[in-house]
Formats: sequence, structure tokens, C-alpha cells
Amino acid sequence: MTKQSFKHAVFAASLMAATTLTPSALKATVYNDVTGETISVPIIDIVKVEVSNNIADLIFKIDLNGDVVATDWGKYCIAIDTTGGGDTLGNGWNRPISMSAGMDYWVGSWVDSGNGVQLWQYTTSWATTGGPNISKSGSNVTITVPFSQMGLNIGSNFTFDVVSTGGGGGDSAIDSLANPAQSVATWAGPYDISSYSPLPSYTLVQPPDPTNKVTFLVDMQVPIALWDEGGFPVPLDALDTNNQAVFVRGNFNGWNASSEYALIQVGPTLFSNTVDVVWPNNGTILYKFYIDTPVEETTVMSCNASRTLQITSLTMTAPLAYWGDRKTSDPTVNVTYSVDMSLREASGLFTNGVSAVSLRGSFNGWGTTAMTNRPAPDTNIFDVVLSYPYTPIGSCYNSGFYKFYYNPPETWENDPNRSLTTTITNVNTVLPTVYWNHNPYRLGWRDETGVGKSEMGKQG
Ligand SMILES: [Ca+2]
Ligand SMILES: [Ca+2]
Repeated sequence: MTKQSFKHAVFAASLMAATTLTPSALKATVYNDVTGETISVPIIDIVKVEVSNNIADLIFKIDLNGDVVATDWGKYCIAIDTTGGGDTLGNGWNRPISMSAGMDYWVGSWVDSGNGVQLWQYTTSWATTGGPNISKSGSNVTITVPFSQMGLNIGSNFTFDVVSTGGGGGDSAIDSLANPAQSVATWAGPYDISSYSPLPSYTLVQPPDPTNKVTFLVDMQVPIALWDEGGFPVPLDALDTNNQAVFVRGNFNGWNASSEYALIQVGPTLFSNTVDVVWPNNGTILYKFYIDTPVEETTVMSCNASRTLQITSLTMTAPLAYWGDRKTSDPTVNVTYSVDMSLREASGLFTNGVSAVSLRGSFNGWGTTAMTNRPAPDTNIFDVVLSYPYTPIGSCYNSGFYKFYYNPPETWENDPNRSLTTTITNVNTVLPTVYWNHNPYRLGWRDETGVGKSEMGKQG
């Protein structure tokens, strides 16, 4: 068994467990009525009404004292006062039911003949508007109204009453949710909803963000290859699959690597899991992949920007990603740094052949990486090539901080630290030669100091 196959033999036994959708919880406000206080039968005796809302709809779940599927002639209506004005005398169905405080909307529903519901709006007269929905089950009738069609928004408050009535066009409010007493003594009524006070009121609440199930997939082929190559020191983003875990972290989990966001190895190099992302629909999450070294991936194709995903569904799969945007099929990129020591040597502070020049920076933990000088006549220019395996063309190269250095005597460049970012367009990328200590003057004659003969044109 090869080293690689041994390492990768320990796969998770199963893939993602079946997940259950968790729609955002809708916390209802419950308005209770008494029972047995009507002149008629249990199917129009209101027990209670639960009112809730989601991001778009207002939902009334009306609980009756009888089975409205078995006996379905009842009519269930909602009188709503959203604002000043309104009809003080009647309603959208022209029944002997009024709201003397001013009824702005009337929801009229029936559960016979295949169910139906209408939303009526009063301006100077009544007219139908919008498209509410109705369903029934057992003793419940549920009416859903898009609240924007009543001019309401999250945070809006309105007063209302739910009333039951019969099949006759002249039937009044046989039960009133608000009123615990008998509402009418005869079918003809009439009944003024505002005769009872206070009427129920409801404030539209900001619904909780939905819990989305998002499947993430990341191919760890480069970190696994870096580990398998066994170099020393071990590259920071090498992945030991037997001892390290891979996570997805983002603004949806506080950029934390908690266990529920661990990814499972589902193939030789592929890691995946379906995790909870509590986030509003159409919102965009930021994320990256992470190894518990700890190290977060550096996304080289976007200059280390976070990955983004717009949440458009309760169940989603993010695009397949490669750790750091890198594949094992990507080339090794060689980046050449060079420093021109000629002015420094002319100053007498540096002696070529005596002092060794090196590159030090975050890339080598501020250790020394030796530089070598070029053949004549450029013997005062020192080069070093840094190699970056599995680096895609078009990627963003960031040097981190660095300085040039020579010894003896032990001499660092002046501050500030150098750093640069460039786009890799070639497997051999040669950075511009710079002068020791950021000296901006270009040496025109190799046997002179350049003082008084400067020309701009070379990067410091
Ligand atoms: Ca009742
Ligand atoms: Ca009542």
C-alpha cells in the first residue's frame, strides 16, 4: 500500500445524513374566544384565532368548535382597521356587520364549493383587491393575505375582529372573536364590531431568518499533495487527512470552526457537508475554507477575497471550490526578486564578495534566503527565485512583507518593509530590480556614485 493510499483509506463511513428542512419558525399570537356563546352550531363558534406573519403574508388560523370539512357551509370573515377613515356602516359583502370605528379591509371566505376567499378594500366604496389564500383542515380555516395589499409593512399595527356568518346574504356576525358574549340574538343582527372594546390588535413582526441547508464542496487536492510530498518545513496549508479537519467558515457562523461546520471527506480529495446557514433569502454570505492547523485558504484568483454565495433557496449547493483556487494541474510559478547593490557598494558600506545578500520576510519567517549575484558586468545585482507549486496563471501574487539584508556587517534595509501584489501572467515572473534602501537614483556609470547624475526610472 502506498503512502498516499494509506493516508486516504480512512474515509468517513457515510456521506451527508439526510437533512430535514427547517422553515423559519412563525411565532403566532393567540386570541382566545369563549365557546357555546352563539345562536348557531359549533362550526361557526370561534374557539380561537392564531395570527402570525412571514416576510410577505399575514396568516390567520381560525379554530372552530366543529369540523369544517365535515360541515362546510360556514363563512369566516375578518374586519380590519388599518388606518383612519374607512366604512363605519358596512363591509365588503354588504351584510349587517359594521365596524363603526372605520373598516378599511374585509376578508370574506367560504369553505364550501371548493373554498374561496376575497380581500375587499374600502376607499369611497368597496372593491376586491389582491389575492388571499384559504385552506381548511379539521376544525381549522387558515387564511393567508399578502399584507402589502393592505398597505402594511413589518412593524405596522392594525386592529381587527374575526366573525363567522352563514350562507344567507343577510346573515350577521353570528360569533365575534373579540366578544365573549353572544353577538346577535337573531341571524339578521345587525352587529357593530366596534361595540366591543378593546378589539384585538396585531403588529407585524420581523420574521426570523430562515435556516437554509447549504451543501459546500471543496477539493483539497493541493493541501493533500503538499502533505504527501513530505517537504520540510511542512507548508502551512498542507493537509494531514488523518489528523486535521476541514471546515467551512463564514459570516453566517461567526467565522468559527465549530464541529457542525466540519466537512466530511467524501472522496480522495473532496470534502463536503450540508450545514445550517441562517440567513435571509436573497442575502449573500461570505465564506472560506479552513484547516484546523489553523490556516484559512488564500483565494489566489481573487486576491484573497472571501467567497460569496447568494441564498436563493432553502436548500442549495455552493459551487465546487478548490482550496485556495489551486489545482495540482497548475504549474509551479517562479518569482524572481532582485536587488541592485551598486550604489551601496559605491558608498563603501557594502563589499561585494565579502558580504552575503539575502531576502528575508514573512515568506520565510524572517529567516535568510540567500541571493546570488549575476555574472559580469551585473555582478552587483543579486537574484533569488522563489518557487510556488500549484499556482494558476492569472492568480494574484502577494509577497507579504520583506526586506533585503546583508551580512557582514549585519545590515537590514531601512524601513519601511517592502511588499507588492502582482498578477501572475507567466510561470517565470521577474519582479523589477530595486535598489538597496529604496534609493531612487539610477546609476548611470558603474564606477561612480550617481550623485548629481540621477535619473528617475527605476523602482526604489
Ligand atoms: Ca365563540
Ligand atoms: Ca365570541
